[in-house]
Amino acid sequence: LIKAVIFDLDGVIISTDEYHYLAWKRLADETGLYFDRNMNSALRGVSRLESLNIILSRQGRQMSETDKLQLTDKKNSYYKEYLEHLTPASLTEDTANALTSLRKHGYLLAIGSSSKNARLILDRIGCGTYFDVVVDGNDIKRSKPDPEVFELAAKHLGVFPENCIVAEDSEAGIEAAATCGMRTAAVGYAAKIRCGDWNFDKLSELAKKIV
Ligand code: B16
Ligand code: MG
Repeated sequence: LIKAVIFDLDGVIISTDEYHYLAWKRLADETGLYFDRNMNSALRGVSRLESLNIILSRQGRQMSETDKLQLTDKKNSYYKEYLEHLTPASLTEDTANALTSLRKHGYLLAIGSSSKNARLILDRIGCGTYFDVVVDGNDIKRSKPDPEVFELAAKHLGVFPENCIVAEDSEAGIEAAATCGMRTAAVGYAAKIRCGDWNFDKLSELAKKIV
């Protein structure tokens, strides 16, 4: 029995995954690092520092921790510039309808994101009130594919993992949810590679499936 839906943020609720790509691409071009959309897919759901480590390891580059921190700070400042474009109009009608319908049918709703910018994004798109619980990159020690973010969300919601379904666009997030015994609904990139228990084009399809 599904009682709660835990949503990833970037690439599920809102297409900030594109802003992450643009920010990393800008940083990589400036720094003389190779980066493309294919590499970007491996960064979905992964923390900022781990993302840089993946980019560096793909080209056999090493860097001091101080230099890494400087680069991740720069990436975040580019990303935040792009976030300024977000407004309540950025939330698609399909997503708003899905969230409204799930709430109306009594489902508990949570955000489980690796991002430290999650609350800022939710404020900008004006949809913080849809969610009973928000767990983000500030609340966890280990990012996806570790299940910590989803386990914590279930704990705060007061439900067992087996009563949760997770909507995710990343392979790391699908793995995290499956590891802690939650059901998985892949959307976006994850649906394209069909790695969820269910794979959907839009969140309204997930809502229709369970209400
Ligand atoms: P930040 P999600 C993840 O968010 C993104 O998919 C990933 O690309 C990003 O590196 C990570 O958050 C950390 O984000 O730099 O904003 O703290 O998909 O788990 O909502
Ligand atoms: Mg995501």
